Amino acid sequence: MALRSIYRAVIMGPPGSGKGTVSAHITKRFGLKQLSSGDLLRANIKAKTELGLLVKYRIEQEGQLAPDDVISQLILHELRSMERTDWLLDGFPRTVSQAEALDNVYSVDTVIHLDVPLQTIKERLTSRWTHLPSGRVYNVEFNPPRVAGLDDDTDEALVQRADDTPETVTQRLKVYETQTEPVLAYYRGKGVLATFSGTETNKIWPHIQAFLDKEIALV
Ligand code: G5P
Ligand code: MG
Repeated sequence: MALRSIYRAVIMGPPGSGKGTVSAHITKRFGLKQLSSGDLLRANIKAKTELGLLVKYRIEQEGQLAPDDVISQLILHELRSMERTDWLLDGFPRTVSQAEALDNVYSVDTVIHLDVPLQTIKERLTSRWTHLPSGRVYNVEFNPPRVAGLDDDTDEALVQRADDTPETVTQRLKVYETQTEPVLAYYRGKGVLATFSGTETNKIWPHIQAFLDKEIALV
């Protein structure tokens, strides 16, 4: 009997478009393992590793990207221990150079693109609460935690991300337009881009679910 191949997916979209929220749904329904570049970088910042100290100001204050070589090495290193695992990359690649670095090692089956208008996004980020160790996200109105200020699974404290200030969010959105949108064209050219447009995650998710039901059945 032939072994089923490994399914490799990427989720892309502007800051606050719902990548983390949709990734949690995908993980739950399809069992893909999520790897979030932002969560990894924040863990390094919190642990004050050399890498964390290098990128802290750039990420938290300037809303700029970590250097391509640094983040590509970090993610490719993590992926090495996930060789036999179906995975979903959240937040990587974010530049064409990163996409090429990934392509040199793994071919991506699908890129899910969350196409959410920028004006919808800003308010979401300034009212987001995050459980830093797991990356679980909440929103005061959209999906509040059961107990205000505490993570549902661990009861640990939720925090607001240092880069969720209005100034840094504005900068992150600009960086997305200039440096990350070209990655969409890159994957479109490879025929793997699937775009889902809308303003509400709960309306977008059933379409993504139906799409993945078909896609994953084919692997
Ligand atoms: P991250 O961590 O990748 P971003 O900026 O790409 O950060 P972010 O902010 O994590 O993306 P998201 O995951 O797309 O957003 O969105 P989310 O957290 O699921 O949802 C946002 C909020 O909206 C939540 O509160 C959620 O509950 C709520 N929400 C969801 N859906 C709805 C809805 O329908 N309605 C409402 N009302 N609310 C909703 O990267 C951070 C930084 O790390 C560096 C960069 O500096 C980056 O800025 N970095 C990299 N640098 C270089 N290369 C890379 N590959 C890098 N990756 C990260
Ligand atoms: Mg996220």
